[in-house]
Amino acid sequence: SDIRPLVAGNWKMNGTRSSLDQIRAIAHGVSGPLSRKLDALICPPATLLYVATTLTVDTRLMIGAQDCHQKARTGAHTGDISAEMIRDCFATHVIVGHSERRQEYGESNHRVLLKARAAYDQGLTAIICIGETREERAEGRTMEVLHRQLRGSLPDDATAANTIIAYEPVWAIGTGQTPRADEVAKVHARIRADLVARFGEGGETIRLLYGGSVNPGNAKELLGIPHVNGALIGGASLKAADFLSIYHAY
Ligand code: G2H
Repeated sequence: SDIRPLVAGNWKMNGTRSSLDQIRAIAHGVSGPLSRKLDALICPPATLLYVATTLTVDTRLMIGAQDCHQKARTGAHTGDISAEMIRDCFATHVIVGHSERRQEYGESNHRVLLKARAAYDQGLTAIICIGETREERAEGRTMEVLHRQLRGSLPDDATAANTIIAYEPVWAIGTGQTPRADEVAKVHARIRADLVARFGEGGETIRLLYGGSVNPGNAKELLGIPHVNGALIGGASLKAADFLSIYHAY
């Protein structure tokens, strides 16, 4: 397809000042010839956001946040950060609705939709995560669950410019287990069809990432699957060498 792929790292609650060396190394590694056809993004914890964008000015590495509050600007919400604050740090993306937030904080599809809207309001690209649990999969409800998450978490004005979808089967996250290539192909094709049914032509170009235990060993196979327009990488994005090895699998 002619969708420009994206290799994205989600550092989760990892990363201290000493990790800035990894950010530097990743920025350096993604600034070669491949950058003409491939995008790279790292989402460090909020504590490193501003320094990370400062370090990567004039490189091809983009920086994003891992979550935002559903209110776009300011307010009495202890512990939260707003999309406006993320933009103020010069970050360009924000992950919303990661399964860890859905599970640990009970974030509903509707809340995720509101967060995506807050991101749009500030000109950020929302990376909206969806994915079935092991139980839902065992019950054969994967497509039904994904359809409901897409319907409930995506604002009506989602476009390829403001939205990226990450399909992350919950049972594949941090477990080293991944679906078979034909299973990923099938799910991604169905998600694509779902997006086209709702958004028409616009749905054809929204990037669709795979996430869940992507590593240097399986990257080439996973990234080569039709309708997989890149990866969202957790554990293997923490070390520059691993992240770059996945990036260079393209
Ligand atoms: C899925 C993924 C990144 P990991 O959550 O979002 O994490 O690659 O560690 O499974």
